[in-house]
Amino acid sequence: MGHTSLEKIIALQRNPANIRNLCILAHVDHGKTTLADCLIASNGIISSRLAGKLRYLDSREDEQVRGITMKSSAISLHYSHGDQEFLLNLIDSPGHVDFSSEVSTAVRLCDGAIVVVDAVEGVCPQTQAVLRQAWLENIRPVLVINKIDRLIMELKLSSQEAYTHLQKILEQVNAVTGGLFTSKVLEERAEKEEEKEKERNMACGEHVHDWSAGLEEADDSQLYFSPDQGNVVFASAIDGWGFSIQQFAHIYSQKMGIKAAVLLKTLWGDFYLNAKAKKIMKGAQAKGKKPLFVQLVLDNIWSLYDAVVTRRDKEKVEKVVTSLGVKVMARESRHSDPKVLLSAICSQWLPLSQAVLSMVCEKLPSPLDMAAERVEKLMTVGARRFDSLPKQTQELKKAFLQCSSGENSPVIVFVSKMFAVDTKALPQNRQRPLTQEELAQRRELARQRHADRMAADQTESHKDLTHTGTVPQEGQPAGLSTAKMESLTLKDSKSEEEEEQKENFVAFARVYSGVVKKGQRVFVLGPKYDPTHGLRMLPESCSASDSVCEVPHLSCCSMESIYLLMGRELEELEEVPAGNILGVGGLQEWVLKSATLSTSPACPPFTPLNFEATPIVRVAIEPKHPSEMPKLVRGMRLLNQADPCAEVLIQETGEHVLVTAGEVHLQRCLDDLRERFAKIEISASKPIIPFRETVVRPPKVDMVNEEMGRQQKVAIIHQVKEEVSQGRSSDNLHVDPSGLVTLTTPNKLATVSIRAIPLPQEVTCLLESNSELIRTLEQVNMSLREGKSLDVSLGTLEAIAALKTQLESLLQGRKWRNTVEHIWAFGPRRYGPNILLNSVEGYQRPSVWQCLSRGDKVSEAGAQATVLRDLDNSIVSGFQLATLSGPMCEEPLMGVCFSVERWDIQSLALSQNQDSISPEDLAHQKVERRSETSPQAEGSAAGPGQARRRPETTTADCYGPVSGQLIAATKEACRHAFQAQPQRLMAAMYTCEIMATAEVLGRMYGVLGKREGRILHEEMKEGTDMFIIKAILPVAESFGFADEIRKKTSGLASPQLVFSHWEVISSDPYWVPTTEEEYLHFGEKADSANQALKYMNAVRRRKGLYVEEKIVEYAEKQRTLSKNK
Ligand SMILES: Nc1nc2c(ncn2[C@@H]2O[C@H](COP(=O)(O)OP(=O)(O)OP(=O)(O)O)[C@@H](O)[C@H]2O)c(=O)[nH]1
Ligand SMILES: [Mg+2]
Repeated sequence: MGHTSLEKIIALQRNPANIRNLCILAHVDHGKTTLADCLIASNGIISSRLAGKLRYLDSREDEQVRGITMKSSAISLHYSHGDQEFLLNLIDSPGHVDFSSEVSTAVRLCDGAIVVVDAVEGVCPQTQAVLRQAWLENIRPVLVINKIDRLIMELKLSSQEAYTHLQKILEQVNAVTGGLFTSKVLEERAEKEEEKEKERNMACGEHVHDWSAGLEEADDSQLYFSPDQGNVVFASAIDGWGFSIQQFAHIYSQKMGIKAAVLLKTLWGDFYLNAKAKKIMKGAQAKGKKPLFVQLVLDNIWSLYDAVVTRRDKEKVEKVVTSLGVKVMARESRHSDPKVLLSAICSQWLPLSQAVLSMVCEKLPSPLDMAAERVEKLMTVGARRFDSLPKQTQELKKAFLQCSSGENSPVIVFVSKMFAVDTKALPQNRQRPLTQEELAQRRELARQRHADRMAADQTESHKDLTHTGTVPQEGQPAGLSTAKMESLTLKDSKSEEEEEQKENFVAFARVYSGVVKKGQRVFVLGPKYDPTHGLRMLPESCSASDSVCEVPHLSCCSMESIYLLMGRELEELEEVPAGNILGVGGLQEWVLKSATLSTSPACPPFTPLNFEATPIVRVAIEPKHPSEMPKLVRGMRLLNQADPCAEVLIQETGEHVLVTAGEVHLQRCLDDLRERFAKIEISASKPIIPFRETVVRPPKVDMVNEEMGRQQKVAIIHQVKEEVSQGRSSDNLHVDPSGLVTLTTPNKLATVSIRAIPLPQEVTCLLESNSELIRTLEQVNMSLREGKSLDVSLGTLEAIAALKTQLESLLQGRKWRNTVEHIWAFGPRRYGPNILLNSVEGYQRPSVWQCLSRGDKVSEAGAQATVLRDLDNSIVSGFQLATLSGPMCEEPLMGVCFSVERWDIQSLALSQNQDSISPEDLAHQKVERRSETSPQAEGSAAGPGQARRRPETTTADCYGPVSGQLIAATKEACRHAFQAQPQRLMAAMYTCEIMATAEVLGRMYGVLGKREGRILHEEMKEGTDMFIIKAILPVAESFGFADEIRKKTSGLASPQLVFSHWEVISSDPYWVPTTEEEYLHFGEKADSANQALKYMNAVRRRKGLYVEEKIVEYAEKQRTLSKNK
């Protein structure tokens, strides 16, 4: 097929029913880009001989060198299927876990996905991750089982064994999708039940619970992959072949005279051909017969490989070639590599592109089929309910569903990422052949310039001759023109330089409704934009081209150019109708990473993208030459915009920090900075490893595994320890032996007593995994306190209630009685995995769960809210600060519960007598003064009152507002309370799944052991000689791990590290030997074995904190060289 013209694609863009927006998803190296090559070759964009070798969509140099995809890129293809013509907007995505954010950006713009699975490796961690991502975005997947040739050539399986193997792979994939589907159906069922229950409650009916109801009713036939459903293709992308059952059913129905429909049902499954009866029978396995799939499909392929590659049997090949009716060129049959001949035959017999593209056209939905549910999900951010959106906004749902390109349809575009394009690569700057007229024009220009220059030379010489200061009259025009020309050329070169300086960003986007026109003005809706707000503030029927008044999170911009994305190239377009993927230029000032664009201010911003990987690897970056700092800053800003998940921060210390998802991602970011965005030499620090600080229960055994409390203490060291703990108590601070810390503010007006308690590990995990939910909870509480109504969706409320019950079930026993009800706040940042607990006797404050008591209880909650004590917020702020950076090395805390056991505020009038009053009295006194206001505001409110009532306390005023002091006091009290418990560091852990052969297993264990990794489990992959090892490894020890493993195993095993959890490092960084045994075992200093201390000191040193360490020990005067002489 020839190259599809641009006009053709433009024409196809207008028919959304025949558009398919799809992406290719898989684990790393399963062959996505190779498959994409085959599809691209079918459009004549690359030669079919190069398909699979070129990896056309890996356009970056490092992608080609490393052989992995790093950025997702799109290409539009044309395909004729039956009598219809289709436009396929195809996005190739990376499979490496470090780039999973690129997958998120791709999936958002698509309606369907091709999931590729390697026939040897089967379902891998990223396969599961991408299937989940497809689910989260409600897009439909089809399956390609790739690299079947490896089963023949590498594993040397027989066709029968291969069939069983393929069955297993299908089962694995279906198990993953099945899991996702079931949880969703159950969820939906629960929602429906709830609604029904409400109705029933009204009707007071009886109600029988039926668990299986939802699952049985739901239609899941489209969900599972099965060859007879037509959503599975078996392929070898590298050899260019692939087939679905349909193709073979078609071939054999003609050959054998069996109906295609029958074959379709029986080609995959436990059926066999009874040659005598000429019938297809069931029960191949039981009767020991060859299944139909093996006999009619696999055997043919196996014998072809055998003839062409293994035995190189020329005669047989010729026979096959004639029987298949394919044409083989002499060059191909004579080639020394038999694979060339093989792919020449196979790609004609079973062309991969045809099998995949017809499956895509038949099985994947068009933009017109977008489900209403998906639209609602896209349009509602966070906990909001769709029906709580303004009416005009809800009406936009229709526009989505219709996907209409009518003149009146509102334009809705979503930008999922920004990517940088070389200025030269933009179509408007691309070199194109000149027309005759232009050539003539240029010639004329050059001639004129030449004449001008001649004239200028003449005047110059004239000037030299006369030596006069003034320009002679007759030379003036010529002189002027030279000046003009020079200024022109100067300007030209300058603008060229500027052009080069300017990075061009193109937005990777999709039109959901309306027609995008070049130069059109649209609203840019920030993620926090609220259409209710916008509609109220903006005049009716106002458009983006009007001058718009200030609305928060809303701005206007024009789409300066729009492009068709064609892999490495862009084609400029005038307009793009709804349902297509496109590139938009000229948005870099307005859009940072992603955005929603619309002509209607009623449009809500789309829900944020679901990112799977958390960026965790941070490095500090410096320019080699300090003077180039501005370039670095600019470069980092551009990098931040061009990468969906990299983060760029400037820390208080002035360091420029880059946060990336992993080592490979980091490398790519640094390369980008060096070569593209900053174009300077930079140096990056060693990765900064994050830690968490926590407290634990007192350990029962000591460092030499002896039970505590039995041994004789080593007197001296013990004494030192005691002194330290006593030294903590001062005037304002009292630490009691049980760990309760009491601290008074400097002005002696307030006292808090706080105790730190370790949270059970399960609770910490629960809080950590629900941080988003807790954040939502906090937002809901905030709006409740402000007296706003709550538009929380039912699902969110349910999730909150579930979290509460889970917490209750985990926090049981005497110590934790009623804890959950009394949670005051979470922290740091109000959603972290630490708890502030209200154990103040008699202090009733509204619970964090107040949003759960809706309806009839709202009034009660409202009444409670008034009891919120003044300065309540200061305690919370102090807690937030304390949890944000702990005393060990200023890293955030995790898994600590701070229980506030006493909190007295001296009533200002009574403070002279230093009497305290009960909290209730105080609360009643200050009922009218609520404390949601900011601490500063409260402080100023408290300040004057104090001064008025008690003039002699002016001395106390020198400490500043009470609220501020209370924040500081709470923070300090928390820190001391933390230090009163056994402190521990927590290290971030990666999990990795490594596939390796038995020979390299030993070496791999060596590497893991050296890096303090732990093997979780190890199993043999069925049907192969591969082992799958799952291990965990501290992030701190992980740098260079993947490379080392690759080297040690000669490239056979390559692990992917995924952040998994935080783990307490068991050794105590402050440990000193206290018993005789320990003293004997570790010596006085005992710093050799203490890994936690090493980590802690490294962090402290990096942060410029005091490190208690002797640098020179047992120093001896060095002998000078002269002495040896
Ligand atoms: N034997 C065999 N090798 C294949 C096949 N398809 C792809 N490969 C090889 O597998 C390797 C990875 O292929 P890619 O297409 O780059 O894989 P990918 O899924 O795009 O990888 P990432 O983009 O990095 O996730 C390459 O060396 C290909 O040559 C196949 O059908 N059979
Ligand atoms: Mg790839």
